[in-house]
Amino acid sequence: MYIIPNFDTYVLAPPLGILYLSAYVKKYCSSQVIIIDALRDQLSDEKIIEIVKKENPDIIGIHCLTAFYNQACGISRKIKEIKEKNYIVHLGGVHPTFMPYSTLKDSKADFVVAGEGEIPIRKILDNNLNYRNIQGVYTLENLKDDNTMADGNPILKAETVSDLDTIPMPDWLALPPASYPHSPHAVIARGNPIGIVMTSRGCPSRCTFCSSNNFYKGIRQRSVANVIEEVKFQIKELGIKELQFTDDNLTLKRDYIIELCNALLENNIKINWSTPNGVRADKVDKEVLKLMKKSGCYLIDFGIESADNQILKNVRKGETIEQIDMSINLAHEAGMITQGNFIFGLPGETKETMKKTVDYAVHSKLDRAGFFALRILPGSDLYKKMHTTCQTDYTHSFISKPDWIPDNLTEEEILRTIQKAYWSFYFRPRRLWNLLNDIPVSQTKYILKSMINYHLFKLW
Ligand code: B12
Ligand code: SF4
Repeated sequence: MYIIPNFDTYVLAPPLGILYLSAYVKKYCSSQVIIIDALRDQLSDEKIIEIVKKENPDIIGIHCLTAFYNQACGISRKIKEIKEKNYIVHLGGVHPTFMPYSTLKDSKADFVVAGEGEIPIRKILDNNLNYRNIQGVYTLENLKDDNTMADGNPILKAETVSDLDTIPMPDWLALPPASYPHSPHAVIARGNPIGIVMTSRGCPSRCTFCSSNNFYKGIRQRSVANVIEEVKFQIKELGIKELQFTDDNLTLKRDYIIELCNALLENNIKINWSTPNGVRADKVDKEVLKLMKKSGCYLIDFGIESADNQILKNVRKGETIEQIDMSINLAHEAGMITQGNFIFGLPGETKETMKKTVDYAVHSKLDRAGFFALRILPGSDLYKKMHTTCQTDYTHSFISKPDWIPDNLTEEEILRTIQKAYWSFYFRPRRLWNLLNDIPVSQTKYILKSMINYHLFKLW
Protein backbone atom coordinates (compact mmCIF):
# COMPACT_ATOMS: atom_id res chain seq x y z
CA MET A 1 0.00 0.00 0.00
CA TYR A 2 1.16 3.52 -0.82
CA ILE A 3 -0.05 6.63 0.98
CA ILE A 4 0.13 10.26 -0.14
CA PRO A 5 -0.45 12.37 2.97
CA ASN A 6 -2.97 15.16 3.12
CA PHE A 7 -1.71 18.70 3.70
CA ASP A 8 -2.81 22.26 3.12
CA THR A 9 -1.94 23.17 -0.46
CA TYR A 10 -3.50 24.43 -3.63
CA VAL A 11 -0.99 22.47 -5.75
CA LEU A 12 -2.39 19.10 -6.62
CA ALA A 13 -1.42 16.46 -9.17
CA PRO A 14 -1.29 12.70 -9.51
CA PRO A 15 1.81 11.50 -7.63
CA LEU A 16 3.96 10.36 -10.52
CA GLY A 17 6.67 8.65 -8.45
CA ILE A 18 4.14 6.51 -6.59
CA LEU A 19 2.35 5.64 -9.82
CA TYR A 20 5.67 4.50 -11.28
CA LEU A 21 6.34 2.34 -8.23
CA SER A 22 2.87 0.87 -8.37
CA ALA A 23 3.22 -0.07 -12.05
CA TYR A 24 6.69 -1.47 -11.44
CA VAL A 25 5.79 -3.80 -8.59
CA LYS A 26 2.64 -4.93 -10.35
CA LYS A 27 4.71 -5.88 -13.39
CA TYR A 28 7.84 -7.32 -11.81
CA CYS A 29 6.57 -8.71 -8.49
CA SER A 30 2.98 -9.55 -9.48
CA SER A 31 1.89 -7.76 -6.32
CA GLN A 32 -1.38 -6.05 -5.66
CA VAL A 33 -1.13 -2.37 -4.86
CA ILE A 34 -3.56 -0.02 -3.15
CA ILE A 35 -2.88 3.71 -3.32
CA ILE A 36 -4.48 6.12 -0.89
CA ASP A 37 -4.18 9.68 -2.18
CA ALA A 38 -5.33 11.42 0.98
CA LEU A 39 -4.53 14.79 -0.59
CA ARG A 40 -6.83 14.31 -3.56
CA ASP A 41 -9.55 12.76 -1.42
CA GLN A 42 -9.01 15.12 1.54
CA LEU A 43 -8.84 12.24 4.00
CA SER A 44 -8.16 12.66 7.72
CA ASP A 45 -5.50 10.50 9.41
CA GLU A 46 -8.32 8.62 11.13
CA LYS A 47 -9.86 7.74 7.79
CA ILE A 48 -6.46 6.58 6.48
CA ILE A 49 -6.03 4.35 9.54
CA GLU A 50 -9.50 2.93 8.96
CA ILE A 51 -8.57 2.02 5.36
CA VAL A 52 -5.23 0.55 6.46
CA LYS A 53 -6.99 -1.71 8.98
CA LYS A 54 -9.59 -2.75 6.45
CA GLU A 55 -7.13 -3.51 3.64
CA ASN A 56 -4.50 -4.98 5.96
CA PRO A 57 -1.52 -4.62 3.59
CA ASP A 58 1.79 -6.48 3.97
CA ILE A 59 3.87 -3.34 3.67
CA ILE A 60 3.10 0.38 3.64
CA GLY A 61 5.09 3.06 1.83
CA ILE A 62 4.53 6.77 2.47
CA HIS A 63 5.47 9.45 -0.06
CA CYS A 64 7.36 12.32 1.54
CA LEU A 65 8.44 15.71 0.22
CA THR A 66 9.65 18.44 2.56
CA ALA A 67 6.37 20.31 2.07
CA PHE A 68 4.40 17.57 3.84
CA TYR A 69 7.11 16.07 6.02
CA ASN A 70 5.19 16.58 9.27
CA GLN A 71 2.05 14.97 7.86
CA ALA A 72 4.02 12.02 6.43
CA CYS A 73 5.72 11.39 9.79
CA GLY A 74 2.42 11.83 11.63
CA ILE A 75 0.59 9.19 9.62
CA SER A 76 3.55 6.85 9.88
CA ARG A 77 3.56 7.11 13.69
CA LYS A 78 -0.18 6.51 13.83
CA ILE A 79 0.14 3.35 11.73
CA LYS A 80 2.99 2.12 13.94
CA GLU A 81 0.74 2.66 16.98
CA ILE A 82 -1.98 0.33 15.66
CA LYS A 83 -2.18 -2.42 18.28
CA GLU A 84 -3.69 -5.22 16.21
CA LYS A 85 -0.71 -5.59 13.86
CA ASN A 86 2.88 -4.43 13.57
CA TYR A 87 2.72 -3.04 10.02
CA ILE A 88 5.99 -2.61 8.12
CA VAL A 89 6.10 1.10 7.33
CA HIS A 90 8.62 2.97 5.21
CA LEU A 91 9.02 6.45 3.78
CA GLY A 92 10.53 7.46 0.45
CA GLY A 93 10.86 10.50 -1.77
CA VAL A 94 13.07 13.55 -1.83
CA HIS A 95 12.98 14.41 1.88
CA PRO A 96 13.87 10.99 3.37
CA THR A 97 16.56 10.68 0.69
CA PHE A 98 18.47 13.62 2.09
CA MET A 99 17.31 13.52 5.72
CA PRO A 100 17.08 9.79 6.45
CA TYR A 101 18.06 9.90 10.14
CA SER A 102 15.61 12.57 11.30
CA THR A 103 12.90 11.02 9.12
CA LEU A 104 13.38 7.65 10.80
CA LYS A 105 13.33 9.25 14.24
CA ASP A 106 10.30 11.47 13.61
CA SER A 107 8.24 8.89 11.75
CA LYS A 108 9.07 5.78 13.82
CA ALA A 109 9.03 3.98 10.47
CA ASP A 110 10.87 0.69 10.05
CA PHE A 111 13.03 2.02 7.23
CA VAL A 112 13.44 4.77 4.67
CA VAL A 113 14.52 4.53 1.05
CA ALA A 114 17.08 7.00 -0.28
CA GLY A 115 16.71 7.62 -4.02
CA GLU A 116 14.54 5.93 -6.59
CA GLY A 117 12.28 3.27 -5.14
CA GLU A 118 11.90 0.73 -7.96
CA ILE A 119 14.87 -1.58 -7.28
CA PRO A 120 14.73 -1.59 -3.45
CA ILE A 121 11.00 -2.36 -3.35
CA ARG A 122 11.42 -5.14 -5.91
CA LYS A 123 14.19 -6.68 -3.82
CA ILE A 124 12.15 -6.38 -0.62
CA LEU A 125 9.11 -8.03 -2.17
CA ASP A 126 11.22 -10.74 -3.80
CA ASN A 127 12.88 -11.32 -0.43
CA ASN A 128 9.79 -12.01 1.67
CA LEU A 129 9.68 -8.43 2.96
CA ASN A 130 13.21 -8.60 4.33
CA TYR A 131 14.58 -5.06 3.99
CA ARG A 132 18.08 -5.56 5.46
CA ASN A 133 21.25 -5.21 3.38
CA ILE A 134 19.71 -3.48 0.40
CA GLN A 135 21.49 -0.48 -1.09
CA GLY A 136 19.57 2.72 -0.34
CA VAL A 137 17.50 1.19 2.48
CA TYR A 138 18.23 2.73 5.89
CA THR A 139 17.20 1.92 9.44
CA LEU A 140 18.37 3.38 12.74
CA GLU A 141 20.83 0.46 12.92
CA ASN A 142 22.76 1.22 9.75
CA LEU A 143 22.66 5.00 9.92
CA LYS A 144 24.33 7.63 12.10
CA ASP A 145 22.72 10.88 13.24
CA ASP A 146 24.81 12.88 10.74
CA ASN A 147 23.21 10.87 7.88
CA THR A 148 26.33 8.83 7.24
CA MET A 149 26.44 5.05 7.26
CA ALA A 150 27.49 3.13 10.36
CA ASP A 151 31.06 2.91 8.94
CA GLY A 152 31.21 6.69 8.52
CA ASN A 153 30.90 6.65 4.73
CA PRO A 154 28.33 8.88 3.02
CA ILE A 155 25.08 7.06 2.37
CA LEU A 156 24.58 5.38 -0.98
CA LYS A 157 21.34 5.99 -2.80
CA ALA A 158 19.39 3.04 -4.16
CA GLU A 159 20.48 1.38 -7.37
CA THR A 160 18.66 2.87 -10.34
CA VAL A 161 17.05 1.38 -13.42
CA SER A 162 19.41 2.44 -16.20
CA ASP A 163 17.02 1.83 -19.10
CA LEU A 164 13.91 3.86 -18.31
CA ASP A 165 11.97 2.07 -21.06
CA THR A 166 11.97 -1.06 -18.88
CA ILE A 167 9.89 0.77 -16.26
CA PRO A 168 6.24 0.48 -17.27
CA MET A 169 4.27 3.67 -17.68
CA PRO A 170 2.76 5.04 -14.44
CA ASP A 171 -0.21 3.12 -13.08
CA TRP A 172 -2.64 5.67 -14.49
CA LEU A 173 -5.72 3.54 -14.06
CA ALA A 174 -5.15 3.57 -10.29
CA LEU A 175 -5.34 7.36 -10.09
CA PRO A 176 -6.68 8.67 -13.41
CA PRO A 177 -6.01 12.34 -14.23
CA ALA A 178 -9.77 12.91 -14.55
CA SER A 179 -10.17 12.16 -10.85
CA TYR A 180 -8.11 15.25 -9.94
CA PRO A 181 -9.52 18.75 -9.55
CA HIS A 182 -8.93 21.12 -12.40
CA SER A 183 -5.80 22.84 -11.20
CA PRO A 184 -3.15 20.21 -10.96
CA HIS A 185 -0.11 22.41 -11.21
CA ALA A 186 -1.73 25.51 -9.92
CA VAL A 187 -1.32 26.80 -13.44
CA ILE A 188 -4.04 27.81 -15.77
CA ALA A 189 -4.61 25.04 -18.25
CA ARG A 190 -6.47 24.97 -21.53
CA GLY A 191 -7.98 21.52 -21.34
CA ASN A 192 -8.97 19.07 -18.66
CA PRO A 193 -8.20 16.42 -17.67
CA ILE A 194 -4.49 17.12 -17.83
CA GLY A 195 -2.05 14.33 -18.59
CA ILE A 196 1.41 14.37 -17.06
CA VAL A 197 4.34 12.79 -18.84
CA MET A 198 7.98 12.70 -17.83
CA THR A 199 10.45 11.81 -20.56
CA SER A 200 13.56 11.81 -18.38
CA ARG A 201 14.95 11.62 -14.88
CA GLY A 202 17.60 14.02 -13.69
CA CYS A 203 19.32 17.25 -14.57
CA PRO A 204 23.03 17.79 -15.13
CA SER A 205 22.93 21.49 -14.16
CA ARG A 206 24.10 22.53 -10.70
CA CYS A 207 21.81 25.33 -9.50
CA THR A 208 22.53 25.61 -5.79
CA PHE A 209 18.90 26.09 -4.65
CA CYS A 210 17.63 22.90 -6.32
CA SER A 211 17.84 19.32 -5.11
CA SER A 212 17.20 17.54 -8.41
CA ASN A 213 20.84 17.46 -9.43
CA ASN A 214 21.86 15.77 -6.18
CA PHE A 215 18.94 13.37 -6.23
CA TYR A 216 19.56 11.89 -9.66
CA LYS A 217 23.14 12.69 -10.68
CA GLY A 218 23.10 12.97 -14.49
CA ILE A 219 20.19 12.41 -16.78
CA ARG A 220 18.45 9.33 -18.22
CA GLN A 221 15.88 9.60 -20.99
CA ARG A 222 13.12 7.36 -22.24
CA SER A 223 13.08 6.60 -25.94
CA VAL A 224 10.78 8.86 -27.92
CA ALA A 225 8.79 5.81 -29.07
CA ASN A 226 8.16 4.85 -25.44
CA VAL A 227 6.97 8.38 -24.62
CA ILE A 228 4.68 8.50 -27.66
CA GLU A 229 3.12 5.19 -26.62
CA GLU A 230 2.23 6.70 -23.24
CA VAL A 231 0.91 9.91 -24.79
CA LYS A 232 -1.38 7.89 -27.07
CA PHE A 233 -2.55 5.81 -24.11
CA GLN A 234 -3.34 8.90 -22.07
CA ILE A 235 -5.31 10.47 -24.91
CA LYS A 236 -7.21 7.33 -25.86
CA GLU A 237 -7.76 5.59 -22.53
CA LEU A 238 -7.69 8.47 -20.06
CA GLY A 239 -9.32 11.11 -22.23
CA ILE A 240 -6.73 13.78 -21.48
CA LYS A 241 -7.27 17.10 -23.20
CA GLU A 242 -3.93 18.72 -22.38
CA LEU A 243 -0.46 17.38 -21.82
CA GLN A 244 2.20 18.65 -19.44
CA PHE A 245 5.78 17.48 -19.77
CA THR A 246 7.06 17.73 -16.21
CA ASP A 247 10.72 17.00 -16.86
CA ASP A 248 13.32 19.04 -15.05
CA ASN A 249 14.54 20.08 -18.48
CA LEU A 250 12.56 18.85 -21.46
CA THR A 251 14.72 20.69 -23.99
CA LEU A 252 18.07 19.73 -22.51
CA LYS A 253 19.14 17.68 -25.52
CA ARG A 254 18.40 19.37 -28.82
CA ASP A 255 18.22 16.17 -30.89
CA TYR A 256 15.79 14.65 -28.40
CA ILE A 257 13.31 17.52 -28.34
CA ILE A 258 13.39 17.72 -32.14
CA GLU A 259 12.72 13.98 -32.38
CA LEU A 260 9.89 14.24 -29.85
CA CYS A 261 8.17 17.15 -31.63
CA ASN A 262 8.50 15.42 -34.99
CA ALA A 263 7.06 12.21 -33.53
CA LEU A 264 4.04 14.11 -32.15
CA LEU A 265 3.48 15.56 -35.63
CA GLU A 266 4.08 12.30 -37.52
CA ASN A 267 1.68 10.44 -35.23
CA ASN A 268 -0.91 13.13 -35.85
CA ILE A 269 -1.19 13.76 -32.10
CA LYS A 270 -3.12 16.98 -31.83
CA ILE A 271 -3.02 18.14 -28.25
CA ASN A 272 -2.08 21.33 -26.45
CA TRP A 273 1.03 20.75 -24.41
CA SER A 274 3.22 22.79 -22.07
CA THR A 275 6.36 22.63 -19.93
CA PRO A 276 5.14 23.91 -16.54
CA ASN A 277 8.29 22.93 -14.65
CA GLY A 278 10.46 25.20 -16.69
CA VAL A 279 13.14 24.72 -19.28
CA ARG A 280 16.56 26.29 -19.36
CA ALA A 281 16.59 29.37 -21.57
CA ASP A 282 20.02 28.42 -22.94
CA LYS A 283 18.58 25.12 -24.18
CA VAL A 284 16.18 26.48 -26.77
CA ASP A 285 16.67 28.31 -30.05
CA LYS A 286 14.46 29.76 -32.76
CA GLU A 287 14.18 26.54 -34.74
CA VAL A 288 13.42 24.37 -31.72
CA LEU A 289 10.82 26.81 -30.39
CA LYS A 290 9.05 26.98 -33.73
CA LEU A 291 8.93 23.21 -33.96
CA MET A 292 7.66 22.93 -30.39
CA LYS A 293 4.87 25.37 -31.21
CA LYS A 294 4.03 23.52 -34.41
CA SER A 295 3.72 20.25 -32.50
CA GLY A 296 1.26 21.73 -29.97
CA CYS A 297 3.32 23.50 -27.29
CA TYR A 298 1.28 26.55 -26.32
CA LEU A 299 3.01 27.46 -23.05
CA ILE A 300 6.67 27.46 -22.15
CA ASP A 301 7.97 28.13 -18.68
CA PHE A 302 11.46 29.41 -17.92
CA GLY A 303 13.24 29.16 -14.58
CA ILE A 304 14.65 32.71 -14.45
CA GLU A 305 15.23 33.26 -10.71
CA SER A 306 16.74 36.77 -10.87
CA ALA A 307 17.46 39.56 -13.34
CA ASP A 308 20.81 40.23 -11.70
CA ASN A 309 23.72 38.45 -13.36
CA GLN A 310 25.81 38.35 -10.18
CA ILE A 311 22.99 36.53 -8.36
CA LEU A 312 22.61 34.10 -11.25
CA LYS A 313 26.33 33.46 -10.93
CA ASN A 314 26.11 33.08 -7.14
CA VAL A 315 23.56 30.28 -7.55
CA ARG A 316 25.44 28.63 -10.43
CA LYS A 317 22.56 29.16 -12.83
CA GLY A 318 24.97 29.11 -15.75
CA GLU A 319 22.95 31.63 -17.75
CA THR A 320 22.78 35.41 -18.04
CA ILE A 321 19.64 37.50 -17.99
CA GLU A 322 20.47 38.60 -21.55
CA GLN A 323 20.40 34.98 -22.76
CA ILE A 324 17.18 34.35 -20.86
CA ASP A 325 15.55 37.48 -22.25
CA MET A 326 16.48 36.50 -25.80
CA SER A 327 14.83 33.08 -25.43
CA ILE A 328 11.68 34.62 -23.94
CA ASN A 329 11.45 36.94 -26.95
CA LEU A 330 11.97 34.04 -29.35
CA ALA A 331 9.27 31.97 -27.63
CA HIS A 332 6.94 34.96 -27.75
CA GLU A 333 7.65 35.39 -31.47
CA ALA A 334 6.99 31.68 -32.00
CA GLY A 335 3.49 32.34 -30.62
CA MET A 336 3.71 30.63 -27.23
CA ILE A 337 2.47 31.90 -23.89
CA THR A 338 5.63 32.64 -21.92
CA GLN A 339 5.87 32.10 -18.20
CA GLY A 340 8.81 32.83 -15.89
CA ASN A 341 9.59 31.90 -12.32
CA PHE A 342 11.60 34.11 -9.98
CA ILE A 343 13.06 33.58 -6.51
CA PHE A 344 13.60 36.46 -4.08
CA GLY A 345 16.17 36.33 -1.30
CA LEU A 346 18.91 34.36 -3.06
CA PRO A 347 22.51 34.91 -1.85
CA GLY A 348 23.63 38.39 -2.86
CA GLU A 349 20.07 39.79 -2.97
CA THR A 350 19.58 43.44 -2.01
CA LYS A 351 16.70 45.89 -2.29
CA GLU A 352 18.23 47.08 -5.55
CA THR A 353 18.49 43.60 -7.10
CA MET A 354 14.91 42.80 -6.07
CA LYS A 355 13.74 46.00 -7.75
CA LYS A 356 15.77 45.12 -10.82
CA THR A 357 14.08 41.72 -11.00
CA VAL A 358 10.57 43.15 -10.60
CA ASP A 359 11.29 45.84 -13.23
CA TYR A 360 12.64 43.23 -15.58
CA ALA A 361 9.64 40.93 -15.16
CA VAL A 362 7.13 43.75 -15.60
CA HIS A 363 8.73 45.06 -18.81
CA SER A 364 9.59 41.69 -20.31
CA LYS A 365 7.62 39.77 -22.92
CA LEU A 366 6.47 37.31 -20.23
CA ASP A 367 2.75 36.64 -20.16
CA ARG A 368 2.73 34.98 -16.74
CA ALA A 369 5.07 34.92 -13.80
CA GLY A 370 5.53 33.21 -10.44
CA PHE A 371 7.42 35.01 -7.66
CA PHE A 372 8.68 32.90 -4.78
CA ALA A 373 10.58 33.34 -1.53
CA LEU A 374 13.73 31.26 -1.23
CA ARG A 375 13.28 27.90 0.46
CA ILE A 376 16.39 26.05 1.48
CA LEU A 377 15.50 22.56 0.31
CA PRO A 378 17.17 19.51 1.84
CA GLY A 379 19.31 18.01 -0.89
CA SER A 380 20.25 21.35 -2.42
CA ASP A 381 23.79 22.68 -2.24
CA LEU A 382 22.44 25.75 -0.45
CA TYR A 383 21.07 23.49 2.27
CA LYS A 384 24.44 21.82 2.72
CA LYS A 385 26.04 25.22 3.13
CA MET A 386 23.41 27.01 5.15
CA HIS A 387 21.36 24.54 7.14
CA THR A 388 22.92 25.62 10.39
CA THR A 389 22.02 29.26 9.82
CA CYS A 390 18.56 28.98 8.28
CA GLN A 391 15.17 28.22 9.78
CA THR A 392 13.79 25.24 7.91
CA ASP A 393 10.46 25.12 9.66
CA TYR A 394 8.33 22.54 7.89
CA THR A 395 5.13 23.65 9.58
CA HIS A 396 4.53 26.93 7.82
CA SER A 397 3.14 27.40 4.35
CA PHE A 398 5.73 26.09 1.99
CA ILE A 399 5.76 29.03 -0.33
CA SER A 400 4.98 32.17 1.56
CA LYS A 401 7.97 32.49 3.88
CA PRO A 402 11.71 32.51 3.21
CA ASP A 403 13.90 30.08 5.15
CA TRP A 404 16.88 32.36 5.00
CA ILE A 405 17.24 36.11 4.72
CA PRO A 406 20.28 37.89 3.24
CA ASP A 407 22.05 40.18 5.72
CA ASN A 408 20.80 43.47 4.40
CA LEU A 409 17.15 42.47 3.96
CA THR A 410 14.23 41.58 6.20
CA GLU A 411 11.59 38.91 5.76
CA GLU A 412 8.96 41.60 5.47
CA GLU A 413 10.83 43.31 2.64
CA ILE A 414 11.02 40.06 0.71
CA LEU A 415 7.35 39.23 1.19
CA ARG A 416 6.27 42.75 0.29
CA THR A 417 8.37 42.63 -2.86
CA ILE A 418 6.61 39.40 -3.82
CA GLN A 419 3.19 41.00 -3.35
CA LYS A 420 4.29 44.06 -5.25
CA ALA A 421 5.77 41.97 -8.03
CA TYR A 422 2.48 40.13 -8.57
CA TRP A 423 0.38 43.27 -8.58
CA SER A 424 2.71 45.25 -10.85
CA PHE A 425 3.23 42.30 -13.19
CA TYR A 426 -0.42 41.43 -13.69
CA PHE A 427 -1.95 44.91 -13.57
CA ARG A 428 -1.02 45.64 -17.14
CA PRO A 429 -3.89 45.70 -19.62
CA ARG A 430 -2.42 43.06 -21.98
CA ARG A 431 -1.58 40.56 -19.22
CA LEU A 432 -4.74 41.07 -17.23
CA TRP A 433 -6.93 40.71 -20.28
CA ASN A 434 -5.14 37.54 -21.45
CA LEU A 435 -5.18 36.07 -17.96
CA LEU A 436 -8.87 36.71 -17.36
CA ASN A 437 -9.63 35.15 -20.72
CA ASP A 438 -7.54 32.10 -19.89
CA ILE A 439 -8.93 31.27 -16.42
CA PRO A 440 -11.62 28.59 -16.67
CA VAL A 441 -14.40 28.95 -14.09
CA SER A 442 -13.47 25.54 -12.61
CA GLN A 443 -10.04 26.88 -11.64
CA THR A 444 -11.11 30.14 -10.00
CA LYS A 445 -11.24 28.55 -6.54
CA TYR A 446 -7.61 27.38 -6.79
CA ILE A 447 -6.37 30.69 -8.15
CA LEU A 448 -8.02 32.49 -5.23
CA LYS A 449 -6.48 30.02 -2.78
CA SER A 450 -3.03 30.63 -4.23
CA MET A 451 -3.55 34.39 -4.00
CA ILE A 452 -4.47 34.07 -0.33
CA ASN A 453 -1.43 31.85 0.21
CA TYR A 454 0.79 34.59 -1.16
CA HIS A 455 -0.96 37.18 1.04
CA LEU A 456 -1.81 39.04 -2.13
CA PHE A 457 -4.89 40.57 -0.58
CA LYS A 458 -2.94 42.18 2.27
CA LEU A 459 -2.28 45.81 1.61
CA TRP A 460 1.03 47.37 2.44
C1 B12 B 1 6.56 17.30 -11.45
C2 B12 B 1 6.90 17.95 -10.13
C3 B12 B 1 5.87 18.54 -9.44
C4 B12 B 1 4.43 18.48 -9.92
C5 B12 B 1 3.83 17.11 -9.62
C6 B12 B 1 4.27 16.57 -8.28
C7 B12 B 1 3.69 15.20 -8.01
N1 B12 B 1 2.67 15.18 -7.21
O1 B12 B 1 4.18 14.22 -8.53
C8 B12 B 1 3.78 19.64 -9.13
C9 B12 B 1 3.84 20.90 -9.95
C10 B12 B 1 2.34 19.42 -8.67
C11 B12 B 1 4.76 19.78 -8.00
C12 B12 B 1 4.43 20.37 -6.84
C13 B12 B 1 5.32 20.59 -5.85
N2 B12 B 1 6.65 20.37 -5.87
CO1 B12 B 1 7.52 19.44 -7.25
N3 B12 B 1 8.49 18.57 -8.52
C14 B12 B 1 8.22 17.96 -9.62
C15 B12 B 1 9.46 17.33 -10.26
C16 B12 B 1 9.99 18.25 -11.36
C17 B12 B 1 9.25 15.94 -10.81
C18 B12 B 1 8.59 14.98 -9.82
C19 B12 B 1 8.51 13.63 -10.43
O2 B12 B 1 7.48 13.24 -10.94
N4 B12 B 1 9.62 12.92 -10.47
C20 B12 B 1 9.69 11.65 -11.12
C21 B12 B 1 9.43 10.54 -10.15
C22 B12 B 1 9.76 9.23 -10.82
O3 B12 B 1 10.29 10.76 -9.05
P1 B12 B 1 9.78 10.93 -7.54
O4 B12 B 1 8.44 11.54 -7.47
O5 B12 B 1 10.86 11.59 -6.79
O6 B12 B 1 9.62 9.42 -7.05
C23 B12 B 1 10.71 8.52 -7.03
C24 B12 B 1 11.56 8.56 -5.75
O7 B12 B 1 11.53 9.78 -5.07
C25 B12 B 1 11.07 7.44 -4.92
N5 B12 B 1 9.89 7.66 -4.08
C26 B12 B 1 8.99 8.63 -4.08
N6 B12 B 1 8.06 8.39 -3.15
C27 B12 B 1 8.36 7.25 -2.56
C28 B12 B 1 7.72 6.55 -1.54
C29 B12 B 1 8.26 5.34 -1.12
C30 B12 B 1 7.60 4.61 -0.03
C31 B12 B 1 9.46 4.85 -1.71
C32 B12 B 1 10.07 3.59 -1.27
C33 B12 B 1 10.11 5.57 -2.71
C34 B12 B 1 9.53 6.75 -3.13
O8 B12 B 1 10.72 6.47 -5.90
C35 B12 B 1 10.09 7.13 -7.02
C36 B12 B 1 10.34 6.36 -8.28
O9 B12 B 1 11.70 6.27 -8.54
C37 B12 B 1 10.43 17.29 -9.04
C38 B12 B 1 11.89 17.30 -9.38
C39 B12 B 1 12.31 15.92 -9.78
N7 B12 B 1 13.01 15.85 -10.85
O10 B12 B 1 11.99 14.92 -9.16
C40 B12 B 1 9.97 18.47 -8.24
C41 B12 B 1 10.11 18.47 -6.70
C42 B12 B 1 9.76 17.09 -6.21
N8 B12 B 1 9.09 19.39 -6.25
C43 B12 B 1 9.46 20.06 -5.27
C44 B12 B 1 8.63 20.98 -4.59
C45 B12 B 1 9.29 21.88 -3.58
C46 B12 B 1 7.26 21.03 -4.86
C47 B12 B 1 6.21 21.83 -4.11
C48 B12 B 1 6.33 21.80 -2.61
C49 B12 B 1 6.24 23.24 -4.68
C50 B12 B 1 5.35 24.24 -3.99
N9 B12 B 1 5.95 25.34 -3.74
O11 B12 B 1 4.21 24.03 -3.71
C51 B12 B 1 4.90 21.17 -4.57
C52 B12 B 1 4.43 20.04 -3.65
C53 B12 B 1 2.97 19.79 -3.85
C54 B12 B 1 2.58 18.33 -3.96
N10 B12 B 1 1.27 18.16 -3.94
O12 B12 B 1 3.36 17.40 -4.06
C55 B12 B 1 10.88 19.75 -4.86
C56 B12 B 1 10.88 18.91 -3.58
C57 B12 B 1 12.03 19.25 -2.68
C58 B12 B 1 11.92 18.56 -1.36
N11 B12 B 1 13.01 18.61 -0.64
O13 B12 B 1 10.92 18.03 -0.97
C59 B12 B 1 11.45 19.05 -6.09
C60 B12 B 1 12.50 17.96 -5.85
C61 B12 B 1 12.05 20.09 -7.07
C62 B12 B 1 13.14 20.92 -6.41
N12 B12 B 1 12.92 22.18 -6.32
O14 B12 B 1 14.18 20.54 -5.99
N13 B12 B 1 5.95 19.25 -8.29
S1 SF4 C 1 16.82 24.42 -11.20
FE1 SF4 C 1 16.38 23.34 -13.10
S2 SF4 C 1 18.29 23.58 -14.31
FE2 SF4 C 1 18.82 24.07 -12.20
S3 SF4 C 1 19.56 22.11 -11.32
FE3 SF4 C 1 17.36 22.25 -10.84
S4 SF4 C 1 16.30 21.18 -12.46
FE4 SF4 C 1 18.41 21.60 -13.18
